[in-house]
Amino acid sequence: MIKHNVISVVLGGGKGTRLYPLTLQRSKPAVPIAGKYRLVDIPISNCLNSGYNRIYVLTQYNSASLNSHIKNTYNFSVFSKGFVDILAAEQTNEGEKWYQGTADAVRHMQRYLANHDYDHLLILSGDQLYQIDFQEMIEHHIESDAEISIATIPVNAKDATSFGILKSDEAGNITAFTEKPTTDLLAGWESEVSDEMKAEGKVYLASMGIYVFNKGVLSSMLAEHQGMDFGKELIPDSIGKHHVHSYEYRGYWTDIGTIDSFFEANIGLTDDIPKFNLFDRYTIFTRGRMLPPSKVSGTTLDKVVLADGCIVAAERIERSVIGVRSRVGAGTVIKTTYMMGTDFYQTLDEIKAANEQGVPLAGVGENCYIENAILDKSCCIGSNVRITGGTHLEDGDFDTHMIRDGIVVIKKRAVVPSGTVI
Ligand code: ADQ
Ligand code: ADP
Repeated sequence: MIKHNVISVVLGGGKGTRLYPLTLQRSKPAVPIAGKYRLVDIPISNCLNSGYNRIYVLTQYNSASLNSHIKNTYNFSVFSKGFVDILAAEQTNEGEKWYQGTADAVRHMQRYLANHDYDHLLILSGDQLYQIDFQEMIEHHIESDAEISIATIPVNAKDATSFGILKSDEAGNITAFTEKPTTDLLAGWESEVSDEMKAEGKVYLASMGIYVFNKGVLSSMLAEHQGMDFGKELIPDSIGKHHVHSYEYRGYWTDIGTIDSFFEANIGLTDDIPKFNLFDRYTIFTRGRMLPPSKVSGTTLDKVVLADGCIVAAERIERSVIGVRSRVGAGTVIKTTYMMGTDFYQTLDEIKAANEQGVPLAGVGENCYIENAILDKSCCIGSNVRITGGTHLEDGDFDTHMIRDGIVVIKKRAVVPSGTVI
């Protein structure tokens, strides 16, 4: 029996520029991950698995795919008080079109909170991969008599510059906080960590951007403070004024806000025992699609996560995630690639017509070689195409694709003609 009275708020994304071109046509929470899910499914599933089913998703702009995904996935029974509601910045009539930052986003949604009975507000990032039991965190928050709790994890010096870094006393009270310190400012911010963490050089305690606030504490902070961001303004200013506690998390957690980390997180799912384990008792919820099983002929599959409804005749696929309804032609080799899949099947008549006109079909054609790439949804790659991502490639933006950190990202619905070499 859940005894906590919690409302969760998922910070669904700023403009998502670090994930371009995946966020060119959709809002960040709607970006497809792991072959059949969307980014927003991760924080929502963490909430639902923890027994908290009242969830707001704050996003900068609404997209058709986000709406239809939420509407078709998170339907609660009429006997439940559960909901997952999207609040998009463009829908508010007040002031600027965009939320000016994470705290500003929550400031704008406060009027919705007034309609609810709750004791704690759980604020989550929308672009992280992790499995956490928030009940434990709330329990810890209550036991330590905190007004604000921040989930924390040890990181090394290289990563420390991308996070909020904090210090806490023996009881776990946070005594100091600095947002994304530069390397030269890191000295003195080391924390006492386990020998195992010390051996990995993870001596800095980072904020995971996951906060618990007591009811009333956040609203009074937002009223007193003009700050727009949690990490830059509200959290640093709360130290010393409020009882802020650290909840130390020791499981797997990773930020997936950039193309590089997004790619790594997806490819990591193909490991023998992935750090983010889809094959566990823990359910990740997503839209249930009525897709047929995948059909494979003549293909060697090695470390492949293959979603439903695929038609694969490739020669070899390795260390790759192949999304729903993907079609891969004969003779093709795919390595270390995340193929998101296709939104719809082409009928036999459509396939015949496309072949007659020499237009590539949705998916990947025959005799292609694809390595170190992300293929966004519904792209049409012809035959004899070579895409070889890697550090030899310079970043750039082209008609059909973008190159970021050596990863070739084929844009949604792009048509890549037969014989193309990237
Ligand atoms: P960042 O992730 O860099 O650091 P931020 O860019 O504010 O901080 O994003 C936090 C979350 O809010 C992300 O999911 C982002 O997409 C979303 N977001 C950003 N702007 C938004 C807006 N205007 N409206 C809605 N959502 C928005 C934060 C903390 C650090 C901490 C890291 C951990 O500031 O202290 O270490 O998270 O990842
Ligand atoms: P994404 O998954 O890339 O975030 P959407 O969920 O909006 O974006 O993708 C679904 C898209 O696929 C929609 O634009 C929809 O119109 C299109 N689509 C779905 N079924 C068909 C179909 N049978 N023929 C053509 N387009 C289709």
